Amino acid sequence: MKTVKITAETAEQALEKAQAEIGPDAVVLNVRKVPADGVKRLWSQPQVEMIVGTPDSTKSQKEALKLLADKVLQLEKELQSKDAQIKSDVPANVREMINSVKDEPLLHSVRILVDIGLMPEHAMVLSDCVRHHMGGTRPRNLVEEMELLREVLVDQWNQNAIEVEKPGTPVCVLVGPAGTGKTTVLCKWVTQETFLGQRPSRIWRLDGTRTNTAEFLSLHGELMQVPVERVWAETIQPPEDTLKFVDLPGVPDTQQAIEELSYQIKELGSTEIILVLNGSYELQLLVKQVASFSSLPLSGIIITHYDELEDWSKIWNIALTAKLPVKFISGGQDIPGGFREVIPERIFDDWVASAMQ
Ligand SMILES: Nc1nc2c(ncn2[C@@H]2O[C@H](COP(=O)(O)OP(=O)(O)O)[C@@H](O)[C@H]2O)c(=O)[nH]1
Ligand SMILES: [Mg+2]
Repeated sequence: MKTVKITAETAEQALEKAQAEIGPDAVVLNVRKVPADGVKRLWSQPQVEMIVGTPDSTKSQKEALKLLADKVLQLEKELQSKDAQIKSDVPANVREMINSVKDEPLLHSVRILVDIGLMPEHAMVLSDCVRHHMGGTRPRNLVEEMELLREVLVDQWNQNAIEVEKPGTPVCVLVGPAGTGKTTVLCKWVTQETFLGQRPSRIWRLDGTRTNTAEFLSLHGELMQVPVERVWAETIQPPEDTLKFVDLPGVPDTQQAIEELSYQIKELGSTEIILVLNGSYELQLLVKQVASFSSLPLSGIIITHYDELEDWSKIWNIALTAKLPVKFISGGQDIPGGFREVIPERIFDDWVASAMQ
């Protein structure tokens, strides 16, 4: 490096001179105060001496180019030696690539949901959905990622609901194992529709392979002035806006019992079949019941005993397992008591909030 000594009254002036002489690449190597020359020192302020270097640009450029060329040569050699191997390993390489994509770590937000109860079997798919969520901008932090995850879950929920939606007012049939609260739910639903929705209803309390002993349904119907029939008759054609409900005795979650039930439901014509589950049961048992009853063309799920539900993740786990919306949650034995439509956003927020507590 070539060096030049510059003297000026101030450091700024010295630097200006240096840049004027050497150019913008001037490198300041040293600065010090020096007294003025000869007799000038009697009236002059001390001066600034600056040692400035000029980078040997031609040499450094050459060096950089040489380094680059060496690197290119080295990479070419490596590629040539690997070329044969890559060609022979194409299927293996593709497999490895797919696996590496599959092995993408779970998103942090999804890991949090697993920590608060999401079944691990849903975690990977969910993580992928969030990553590839159409129209979503990449989340910048965990809060944004959590919001995106909520959006993805709610979208899936709504999509599942659209897929099973039936036109008009089909006959709504409540099915499920015995004692889960089907008849209680029906009483609550009809009461709400009568008082809040102001919609007329009609109920069929039918026998299955067992007698339907729910006398309280008929009594409740009388109280509500809602007709409760004991026999299905196609000749009865209520007005189009009338809600039609069928109450059946519960069946065990065995293949044979569900096939018999399916046969009976087909006789009813256009129906919307809702599975009623007791939310206070263990998740594994609920998942098993969902799997068994899914051989029916289910349109949704109702979860009862939410008064005893301690874990809101159950609702999401059931909805994700069944790929169906949970339409209502019902809590308590009293009628009308707790019975409300499920809004997925609210259930998500309740889940996260209760887990944080
Ligand atoms: N604690 C509680 N008990 C309920 C709930 N739903 C129904 N039950 C009670 O569970 C029992 C069975 O209900 P029922 O509607 O007859 O069940 P079904 O056999 O499925 O029709 C009854 O004693 C109900 O009062 C609920 O959400 N919470
Ligand atoms: Mg019943």
